[in-house]
Amino acid sequence: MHPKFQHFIDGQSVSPQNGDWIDSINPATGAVWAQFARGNAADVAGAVRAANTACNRPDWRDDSANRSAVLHAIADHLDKNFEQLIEMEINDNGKRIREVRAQMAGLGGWYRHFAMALADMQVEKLSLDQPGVSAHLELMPFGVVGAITAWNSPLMIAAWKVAPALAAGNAVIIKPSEMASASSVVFAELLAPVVPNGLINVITGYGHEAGAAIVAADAVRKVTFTGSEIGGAKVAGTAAEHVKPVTLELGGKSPQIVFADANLENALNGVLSGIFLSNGQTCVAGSRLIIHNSIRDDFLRRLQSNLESLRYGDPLRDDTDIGPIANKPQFDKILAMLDRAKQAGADILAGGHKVTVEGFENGFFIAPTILQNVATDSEIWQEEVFGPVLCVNGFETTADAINMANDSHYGLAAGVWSSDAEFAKDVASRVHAGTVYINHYRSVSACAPVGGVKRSGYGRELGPNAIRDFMQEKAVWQGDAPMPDPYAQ
Ligand code: TXE
Repeated sequence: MHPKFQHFIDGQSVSPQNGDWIDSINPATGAVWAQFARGNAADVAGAVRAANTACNRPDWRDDSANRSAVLHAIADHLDKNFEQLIEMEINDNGKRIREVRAQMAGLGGWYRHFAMALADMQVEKLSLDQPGVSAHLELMPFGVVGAITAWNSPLMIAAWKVAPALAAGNAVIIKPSEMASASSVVFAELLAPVVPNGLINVITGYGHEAGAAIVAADAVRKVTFTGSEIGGAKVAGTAAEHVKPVTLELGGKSPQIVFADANLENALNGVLSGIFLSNGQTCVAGSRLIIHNSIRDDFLRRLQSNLESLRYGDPLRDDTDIGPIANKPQFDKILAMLDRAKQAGADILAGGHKVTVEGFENGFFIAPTILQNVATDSEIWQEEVFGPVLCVNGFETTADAINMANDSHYGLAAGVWSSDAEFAKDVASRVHAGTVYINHYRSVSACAPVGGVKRSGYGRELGPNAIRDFMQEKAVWQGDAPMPDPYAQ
């Protein structure tokens, strides 16, 4: 029998009302390892009721000191117990243990950051342009927030949503991906001793069932989504019908622009970490390398030789460099895109195929792939692969490089590599993206906003406004002089 992961509602583990379950496949073995509750509208209704009650309790809604204390308690509890979450997530999405351990060890930090940021929030006095009145700004939580997450880093993505949403005084319903729900369920169960009932609920299931029901529920007043462009567009459509705001963190096709004067060792590490760590399954994957023609061949040779020594294997082992792709649909999607790229004439410098790994013959492994001379209007150059696939094109002039970088319907992140700091800053300001890294890549911090332009989505997570983004403004006016007779004027 496989372990069964239930919903988590109002502080309790709860079976799905229709008795249906979804199989979760371990991508390293290709075998079912667990089952998740297949949530429906009735399950969602229970979570919404619990969340709505929890967020309207005065000791939550009106007591920021209590909220800060709960967030600190979550952070401390995660610091002590995060080890329990590691294997859960790897069984679901196959990410390498070194990366997952680092993410889990850092989980408490996101909650601690927002506990402290909340303590620093001030009531704002508004300066009015009228005599006889004064006003101040009150910030109100939305109430219930729906947090829809993806399979690549379920608990880190959830932290970016849940921590500021709770700090703001909301209650949350997390809907993890149907491909990787185990860690979110165990996370909520683990925190039960330190989180008042109903503030963190988890409903598992499919997007079009459980996810859609959360977005449509009346009491859910804000939705925050990380996932695909198609999923995001559906969520935004449903949210629009029900008149509620949405934050969308969607895909990307992020460029890494390497200029001739760049420190090539640093650029090499940045490009490698941008696209091959996590098998390219990160929203900011630096999947388009735009490199000056004068350094291109040398750089690509070094990149190739770095890939040769990498070890495939069990994602649970510390000495594994390349684990499996997270799930079968993603594996099939990447291989199909590679086939079409080959047919379209892309030149394969490395990889380009699946890999059979001893002991994991049914696992979903793909070789790190470098494609060069890729037509800039081709699918593989323009569309998100979300896999270990780097596409390369050379440039001659800075204008060509920037035009190539911006010729995309996405705009999540970009890398700029140059030894000339002023020049690099100028390029960074001309690149269309929500995040630009200069001589660096892939870091995230609670202090810096994350989000996209164009079809990479809208709204931001993290950063200085993260808590306010989960609140609504209320202007409170105060008459300081007698109210005039309205008909006397
Ligand atoms: O995404 P989906 P998938 C990209 C990447 C990948 C592709 C597909 O290119 O190949 O998306 O991944 C829920 N109402 N990214 O299929 O379907 C769904 O259940 C409400 C980029 O996983 O968008 C899941 O919880 N919810 C990305 C979540 O949305 C709905 C990370 C994401 O699923 C829904 C992962 C609906 N109608 C994939 N439809 C990033 N930005 O980092 C789906 N969901």
